[in-house]
Amino acid sequence: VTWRFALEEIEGSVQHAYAEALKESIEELSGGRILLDLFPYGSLGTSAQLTELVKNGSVNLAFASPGHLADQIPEVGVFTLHYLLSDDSEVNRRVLASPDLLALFETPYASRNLKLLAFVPEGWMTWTANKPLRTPADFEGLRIRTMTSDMAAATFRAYGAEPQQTPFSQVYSDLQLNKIDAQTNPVFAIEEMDFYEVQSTLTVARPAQFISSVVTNGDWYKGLPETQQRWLDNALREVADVAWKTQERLNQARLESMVEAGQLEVVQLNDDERAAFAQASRQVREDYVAATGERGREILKRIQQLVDSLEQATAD
Ligand code: 6CS
Repeated sequence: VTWRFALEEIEGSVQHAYAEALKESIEELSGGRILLDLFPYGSLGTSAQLTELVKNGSVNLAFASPGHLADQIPEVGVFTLHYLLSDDSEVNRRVLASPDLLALFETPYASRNLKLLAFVPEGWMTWTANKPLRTPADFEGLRIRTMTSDMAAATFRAYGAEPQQTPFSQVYSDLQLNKIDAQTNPVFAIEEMDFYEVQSTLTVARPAQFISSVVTNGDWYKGLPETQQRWLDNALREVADVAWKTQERLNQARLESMVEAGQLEVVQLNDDERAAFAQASRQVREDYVAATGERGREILKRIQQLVDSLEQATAD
């Protein structure tokens, strides 16, 4: 059989590298009985449309980034909150790979008939604009593009910006036509989508990791023969580390190439500057709890505990 896997990113991206690894793994584990057809971002539509395609069975697997999904599944909006994760990448790698974390989100996804298969971290979110963004005051009135959910926009509103929610494919032209002033994404995507052509400055504040999730249709998964479920589960386990290494490699290499080519000026915020953003973003956690109730409060608490205990463990 052939399964279709829809991506929210183009060829050469972190999602594409992950999907290629999954394809290789599942084709090998199944002895060629399952083939994976990859559909990079483009013809199948926006992220929201990909989620619909997986729900109605047109595709079998899809990437669904919380920044887009949070209007449907408010609990995943937790990944759009700023300064919740550690500043230590190794801690974050372990938090995001933790089966405990996945378990927290099983029910929220299932309630939308989606089965959550994996979280895929893609690197630090950065900010681009035509000026440095050193303080929350620099965001005053800034039309910054975010992913398409209220939670993705909320933190930037707290900074005083006027966030605009648009699909990924529209960001370049909106920047070029001055419909927006700024956008936020990991470095690899800024290079690959050519945003550096229409933005002068990259601000590195390490507010959050860009995280995506791999989803399938709950009924489709339940209906699979047990051997096929096992091949899929085992393939997902095999490739779990691929994304982490790929994002580190791509984000680093593309930052260097953009700087060397003089395509972007890079502004690194210091700890005091980051602390001012952490403070200004703090109130948005209340909005998250208001949108998600007890379950969201529990998710927030458990992520904080995971981060704290892993930070302790690495400090020991
Ligand atoms: O900003 C976005 O909409 C997109 N950014 C990345 C890095 N991946 C997919 C997502 O849709």
